[in-house]
Amino acid sequence: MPPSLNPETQIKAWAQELGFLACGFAKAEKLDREEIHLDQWLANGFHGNMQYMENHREMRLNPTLLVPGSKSVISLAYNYFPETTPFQPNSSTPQIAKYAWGDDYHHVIKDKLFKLIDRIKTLYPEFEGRAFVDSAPVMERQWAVKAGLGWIGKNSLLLRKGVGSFFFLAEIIGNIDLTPDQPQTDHCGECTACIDACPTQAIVQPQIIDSTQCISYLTIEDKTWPKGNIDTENTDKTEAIDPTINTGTWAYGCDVCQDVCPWNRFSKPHTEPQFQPRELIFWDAERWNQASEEPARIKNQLKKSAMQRAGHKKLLAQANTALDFIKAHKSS
Ligand code: B12
Ligand code: SF4
Ligand code: SF4
Repeated sequence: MPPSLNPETQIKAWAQELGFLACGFAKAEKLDREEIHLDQWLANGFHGNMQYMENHREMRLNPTLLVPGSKSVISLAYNYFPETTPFQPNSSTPQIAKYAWGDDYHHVIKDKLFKLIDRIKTLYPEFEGRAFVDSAPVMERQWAVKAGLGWIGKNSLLLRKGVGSFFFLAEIIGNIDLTPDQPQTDHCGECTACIDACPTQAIVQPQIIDSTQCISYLTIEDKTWPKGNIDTENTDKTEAIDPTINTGTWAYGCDVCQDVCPWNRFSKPHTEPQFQPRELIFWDAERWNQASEEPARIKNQLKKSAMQRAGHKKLLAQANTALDFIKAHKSS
């Protein structure tokens, strides 16, 4: 280590070398202000059937309970904005949210977090830390705010000035004291583009998402969606879909409240080879029909993919729903 670098600067430099687009530090302590908001969100039922959000309340609010002896939260951001965006509003291809185009980010980013931990140990041999990426009761955006990575936008996502929001968040929670970074100010201003554009009005107030209305929740998390299609071999039935919510052209996840955000005009393509899009992202009706006949084609595409969370039957059902929507809108 060059003698001029203090530990905080050195850790940030290593994070950058490993490909992270931002890194910051916060003191590990209980999140007091967020407690009431979390409770309110759950009491309103905005988590739908994501039961895991009800679990480990104390740990979720307090990283020192999750990682005993921890003193700092190292918050990190990892870009996933793709180089090509083949989906335009009138596309005839079922849409997959950009975060899921490549290999599963949990594994890609965890590997990098472990490498960063190894490097920190060269500075602090006594360092013990645990790595998290969307995998534990950690309020990741709130830690990113505290660590100065950005602000929480009205779409509830972490936004960073000059970058946008197309990045994952991750943390290392460990037992060394690091000088905390200063939180950034909010730069949403009077803008309401995400709230206005959300196709299902899931952003019920600035920063508050009712998951039960959110296309991302329905197409990724809700195992009962689309109704009548799941847990059956006959995955091409689409007649029983709840008529009150329309997932439109989305087959998996949703990017609308990010695509319209003016800060995402600053998004730059990632340089992560493991995030190269798999073929399924570009499948048209013919390819999805072939896959209905031969599910192994989809299963093959889901290898090492975050889309395994939905499973191939749910994904196929949703692709068929999206194709029905596209067909109906083309002929109208
Ligand atoms: C549950 C979850 C979801 C749920 C619920 C979303 C949500 N906004 O909570 C669903 C399935 C809908 C979802 C969707 C998506 N998600 Co998600 N999700 C999570 C997860 C696992 C937990 C989030 C959480 O704690 N929610 C609970 C509520 C209470 O938290 P909250 O919204 O932050 O609550 C605050 C506000 O509601 C506010 N609030 C509440 N009441 C009140 C009242 C007042 C008066 C005020 C002022 C504020 C206020 O304060 C609360 C606490 O600070 C995190 C990973 C993690 N462990 O943090 C990823 C995470 C947030 N998701 C992520 C992503 C990428 C997505 C999608 C973009 C994926 C996609 N393309 O389809 C969408 C975006 C949808 C959206 N606009 O939020 C990323 C976001 C990265 C970023 N840049 O911010 C995360 C961080 C995962 C990761 N490690 O990268 N997600
Ligand atoms: S992900 Fe889609 S449905 Fe969910 S809040 Fe954003 S725009 Fe609305
Ligand atoms: S679209 Fe506008 S209001 Fe929504 S997060 Fe972006 S800047 Fe904030």
